[in-house]
Amino acid sequence: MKVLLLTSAIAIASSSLGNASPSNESPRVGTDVVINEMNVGRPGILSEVDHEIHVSMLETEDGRMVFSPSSLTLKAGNTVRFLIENHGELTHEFILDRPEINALHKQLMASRSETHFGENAITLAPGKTGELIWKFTDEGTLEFACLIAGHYESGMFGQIAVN
Ligand SMILES: [Cu+2]
Repeated sequence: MKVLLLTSAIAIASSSLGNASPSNESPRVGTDVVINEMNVGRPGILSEVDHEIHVSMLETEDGRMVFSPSSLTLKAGNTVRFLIENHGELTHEFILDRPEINALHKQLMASRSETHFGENAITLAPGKTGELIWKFTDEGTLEFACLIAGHYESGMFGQIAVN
């Protein structure tokens, strides 16, 4: 059961990257998750960057875990260089995807201790900084999130409106 779920989520995750081939498959996954057709975008290159956005990851005094800023508004066609800093005392990740894909990933992560790697994600140990360059190609709503077990529930997610 778990293996099947893992396989389908990985297939979905890779199809959300911009270089995946167009899919003729049903958009319905499992029994209650409907994947929309929005393209999440693709990795960008430095010479295309038209926005730099600093993102902090941290734990708060009252026990929450947050990204700052907590939401973003961009335009389709923007290439953003995210400069990400982990100001917390725990490892955090920044993963950029469609909300429904993050939700599937979160289910998997709940029973696993690994972190993500891939072109749409970066994992940072406490005190570390890193960057991710992404080109947003389609209008819609994306999400950045930390899917380490318990972190999303503690507040580590934010919406990206691409207009
Ligand atoms: Cu985290």
